[in-house]
Amino acid sequence: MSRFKYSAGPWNVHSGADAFGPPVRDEIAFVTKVKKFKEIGFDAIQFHDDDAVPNINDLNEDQIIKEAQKVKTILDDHGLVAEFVAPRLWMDPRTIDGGYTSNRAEDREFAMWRSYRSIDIANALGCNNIVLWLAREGTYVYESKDPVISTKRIIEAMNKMLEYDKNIRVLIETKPNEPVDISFCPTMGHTMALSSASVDPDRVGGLLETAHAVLAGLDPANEIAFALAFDKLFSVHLNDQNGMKYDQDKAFAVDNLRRGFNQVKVLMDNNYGSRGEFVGLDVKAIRTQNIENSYRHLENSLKIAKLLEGKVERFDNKFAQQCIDARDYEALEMYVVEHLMQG
Ligand code: XUL
Ligand code: MN
Repeated sequence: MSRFKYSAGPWNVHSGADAFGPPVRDEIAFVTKVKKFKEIGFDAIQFHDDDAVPNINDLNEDQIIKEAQKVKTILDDHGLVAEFVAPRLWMDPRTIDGGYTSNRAEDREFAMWRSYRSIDIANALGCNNIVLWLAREGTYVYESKDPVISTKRIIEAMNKMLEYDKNIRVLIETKPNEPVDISFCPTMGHTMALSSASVDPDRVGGLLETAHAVLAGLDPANEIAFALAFDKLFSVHLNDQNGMKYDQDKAFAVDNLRRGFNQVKVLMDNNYGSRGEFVGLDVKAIRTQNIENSYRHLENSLKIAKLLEGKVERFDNKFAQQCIDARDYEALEMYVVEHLMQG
């Protein structure tokens, strides 16, 4: 019996296109994915605005809400809930230079329009979490944007959302680079600072993704811990990442099991989830998978996360404390590694 509720996004099952090659698998219908996510053992679905309302740019505000209500019915029928909605601000021709930090006022306005629509969609889906992965809020050419003004623009955009709806919470998903060269919000520390600069700090928190922390050269468990210390860890995206290269979104803990264990441990030790927070997975099927096996990475991630929950439960805290008291950290390290290697 897991102590966590787990979530996944429809983009986690995809057609396998990458920057160097076309799709290799057929697209799978949203309803089919939802059914399968439930079967695998997920409790909630993560959404981009256009995962819920695919033709969002062609619809007016009322039509968007109506489309989202249809999706809510699908979730209800499958016994699932929505965890969050994220405005997809990186796909549109109007956001090639960023949304909130674009140098063009009309682009910034479009970004706000999508953000308000994401809030409307979240309300229709029955959730109050808005995730901001600030994909293009940064630079490709350092001198192209004023970094001080840009930071203030992100705060201003967040504040407008908080004022548009007094119930929503903003979850900033930090990432240091990709697609931009240099992001304006690379780490949890930045997120905590943005939160405290907002008009309602209790409603702005962080979402830590394992791969993004590794890309920043940071330890994901410590990034999680940092947000927990401020009582502002609103969600996580567990996955894995082999070093500082392109964003890999590998299955959880497959690259570094001990790092995965430490993420689950810090979450469990701090009662994460007790206020309804979800453990999100954000994992991508490897391009070589065939369509029949294109959910394997999600099944594996969930299984590994639950096995690691068991490892945390059986961790001998008393023995660990003895090692700490004796300052025998070599003994502690050996215990951790043996514990992970035992069946
Ligand atoms: C990108 C990423 C996104 C966000 C949601 O690296 O992780 O999928 O989680 O927009
Ligand atoms: Mn993510």
